[in-house]
Amino acid sequence: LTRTARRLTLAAGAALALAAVLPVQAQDIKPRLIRFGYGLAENSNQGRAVKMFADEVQKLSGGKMRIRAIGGAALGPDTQMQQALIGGAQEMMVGSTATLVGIAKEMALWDTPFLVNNTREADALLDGPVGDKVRAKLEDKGMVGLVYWENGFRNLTNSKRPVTKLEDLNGIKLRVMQNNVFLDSFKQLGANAVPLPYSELFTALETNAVDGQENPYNTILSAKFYEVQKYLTITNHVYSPWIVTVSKKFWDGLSKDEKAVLQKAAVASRDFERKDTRAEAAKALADLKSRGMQVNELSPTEAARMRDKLTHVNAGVATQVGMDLWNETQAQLAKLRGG
Ligand code: TK8
Repeated sequence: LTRTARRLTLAAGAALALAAVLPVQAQDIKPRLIRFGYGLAENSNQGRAVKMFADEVQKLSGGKMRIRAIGGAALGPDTQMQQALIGGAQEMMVGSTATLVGIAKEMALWDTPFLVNNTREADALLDGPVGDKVRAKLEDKGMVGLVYWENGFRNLTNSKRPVTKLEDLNGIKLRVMQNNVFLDSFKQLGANAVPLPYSELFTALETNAVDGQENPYNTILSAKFYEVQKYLTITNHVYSPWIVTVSKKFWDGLSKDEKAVLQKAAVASRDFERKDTRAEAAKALADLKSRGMQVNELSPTEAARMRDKLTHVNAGVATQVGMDLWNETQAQLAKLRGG
């Protein structure tokens, strides 16, 4: 071999070796800065999963794509971030599906009280054809839904009195998400339901602008609601998903490889998030008790009375999401339950 040929061979070998270590370098990936907003604290199940997603994106893109995670609703409440995604002023976010109903009405499916009985049913529905269909409705509206994360089964807290029966909710000023199904549900229960963005919730509870709220144990803990709420009633009245979304304007400008990085990282973050959330939820109730919350379960009779009132909204949800989607959901649930 001539000197030049040898040098070329060495160079090619080195390039190959490098490609083996960093195969990502060969892909069509440009430096990208992605602003990823979320509502909860950094030290929450939501914050931990965003961090994991960010690390995963960095790894999969060989450090080229960077996520700037911005928590604590610093970029505004869910609805404001959604508009920023649609307009292309922000690249990504995670938030409650409930706050998306004004953009894609089919999202109301997830607000159906007692739709699923457990996380097995939730995962199957969300990750299956029904979840895909609902997620896809965002595309025409300027957003791309990547995966669903778990917010969790929601439970009721308030500062007035233990809620042991339906009538105890009378006159309680209860913050609900900005969503017609939640508003109707809690009106059915006799509460004075007040829609408020999550970002205003702690202050509203602290100043007694509202008496109560409902969220999964994880959030009651990470948001320190136990500091301003004495009573917790185990209602598990609805399973609430979060959804990770991307600005469609931003998404359309990405290469195939860049999209694959975000998709892969999103799936990894979903699996991580559900595991982490469930582990935390399993311990959170004991934690909340030790921090002074008074917890009560409902008697079977009272639980049934509340369930009956809440499911009055089902017909309205079915109409809102369309009978085809509603029936497909019920059919999949029946199948999951061995029907
Ligand atoms: C966080 C919210 C929150 C939701 C709520 O931005 O608003 O009560 O449960 O998780 O999306």
